[in-house]
Order: sequence, then structure tokens, then C-alpha cells
Amino acid sequence: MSQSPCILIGCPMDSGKRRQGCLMGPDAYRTAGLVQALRDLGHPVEDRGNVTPAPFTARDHPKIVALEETIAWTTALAEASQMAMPDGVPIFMGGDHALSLGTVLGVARHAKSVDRPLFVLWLDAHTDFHTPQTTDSGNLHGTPLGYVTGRDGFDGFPVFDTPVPQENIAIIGLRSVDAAERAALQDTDVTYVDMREIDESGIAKPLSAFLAKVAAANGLLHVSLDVDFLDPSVAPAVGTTVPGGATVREGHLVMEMLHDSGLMTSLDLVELNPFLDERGRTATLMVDLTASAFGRRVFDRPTRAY
Ligand code: 5AB
Ligand code: MN
Ligand code: MN
Ligand code: MN
Repeated sequence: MSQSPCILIGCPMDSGKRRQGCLMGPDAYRTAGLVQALRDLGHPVEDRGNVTPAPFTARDHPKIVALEETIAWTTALAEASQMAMPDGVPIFMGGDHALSLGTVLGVARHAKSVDRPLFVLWLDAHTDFHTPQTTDSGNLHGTPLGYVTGRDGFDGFPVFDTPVPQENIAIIGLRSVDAAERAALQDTDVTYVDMREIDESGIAKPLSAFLAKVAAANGLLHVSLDVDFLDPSVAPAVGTTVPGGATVREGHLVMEMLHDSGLMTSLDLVELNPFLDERGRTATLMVDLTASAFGRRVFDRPTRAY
């Protein structure tokens, strides 16, 4: 069977929070060998280079960080994402998690045009379910799931015309949820799986259940992988470290199951901050995880001298 083409799209976006460095992410993924890893698995790979934000004028806001810049990125990324979808599986190389405001908007527009339901798998320590009204930090990388589910309060952003239905969303890996997010999530049909549940029952169980729902609905599946889903001891290159995260094997198992399901139609790699990395180990791990999502198996793994 011929392998699906991978469309690499660099999203050097850093406006979703105060701490800078994620803009170096796309180049770190290229340096860590993402293109070759995917080609080695038989996938045609096209690197479309980096997206740039639409023109914007920055203003100061009492609370929100870089609002206009983030809106400008959302507009540009939604377009790049919608355009890439018919050509293969886009891999959005971040960039902070605010990039998903745009990538999911573009994917949702595509899903509507092909009349298929969109599902979203969010692999993250955090729920990212804030709105610009509820955030305490003012950092918009904590808001993309609020936006894509159609919550109010995103004034100035492109209208999210076809919000992702709550029951089509699963968040896995949780261990840091703000009170306002917990209150808002409790009234929803979003599936959320915290690290305790993963400790007790394993990560495969909730993931299989979710993938079965996607398959039954003939859905498109967008996966958003935040570096902080992983434990900081194995993935230190991230600003928002929270101890007690997924192990290397839990990460690979998720990716291997995604590959075997054949369901993933787009992927975000977010929050890698190469300025905080140790000899490229986080970038390398993220590339290896991506390779697993595109068909690399345990016995195909390259032996690495770290
Ligand atoms: B990330 C926090 N909830 O709103 C906030 O890394 C953290 O994309 C958000 O998951 C973390 O600032 C956003 C405290
Ligand atoms: Mn996170
Ligand atoms: Mn996140
Ligand atoms: Mn494959």
C-alpha cells in the first residue's frame, strides 16, 4: 500500500505566552531529522517552509499577551492548514500551542467541505480550555480548546463557524487544570483522562475507546501533541514543565496505536522550546514519536548514541 504524503508546515509562533523560544521549533525538528525519518518509512514528504502571520498592529492589553499577533497567526495558519488537507497529512511544526487556534480552524473548514465530522485528540498536561476572559495568565496558548469548541470571548478572532462537538474531543495526560477550566469542563461532554487514570488502567484503554468512536463516525482526526504531555525528565525543552507526565513508552504506544488505526489526518507538534533543550534530546524524542505515528515499529528503531 502506498504511504500517505506528509506535508510539513513550520509554524514559528511564539506569541501564545511570555517566555520566548518556541519560534526555533521548526528548525529544531528539521535539524533532528524529521524529513528523513518519514521518508525512511516510505512516506513522500513535502516541506512547505514556514508560515508567517498576516499583517497586524500590536497594542497593549492589561491582561492578554500579544493578542493581535496571535489573531494574525490564527488567520494565516487556518489558511495554510485548510490548503494542505487535500494534499496529505499536514504536520504542523510549532511553535507554541496557540498555533492550534489556526490549524484546527483550517482543518474544521476542510472537514465541513468534505462533509465529515472532525475529532480532536489533545495530548497535554493541561486542558487549554480557557477563553481570553477566563485566563489568569493572559497566555493564549492556554485557550485553543476553548476556541475550537466555540466558547464565547474570542473577540477579534476569525469566527469558528463549525465548532468541534464536545463529544468528539479527548484530552489525555492531564495533571494541571485551573479552577475555571475545571468548572467549565465539568458541564461538557469532553472526554478527559488524567495521569491517575493512566497509572491505574493504562493509556491504551481510553485511547482505543476514543479511536473506536472516530472510526464509527468515519471522522477526520486531528492530533495535538504538547511536549508537556511527556514527563519533563525525558522532555525538558518546554516552558510549562509539570512532573508526573507520560513516559517514553506511553508516548510511543499512543503514536503506534494512532498509526495502526489509520485514522490520523493532521498533527500538531507544539511547545518545543529548543532554547531549553539538552543536546537536542527533546527534539529527537518528538521526531521519534512522530515516526511511530507514521509507522515506525520497535524493531525498526535506529540505535542512537546519545
Ligand atoms: B499549554 C495555564 N493553565 O492558562 C494558563 O502549555 C497553563 O499549551 C497553560 O498546555 C498551558 O496559563 C498551556 C496555567
Ligand atoms: Mn501543556
Ligand atoms: Mn497545550
Ligand atoms: Mn504509514
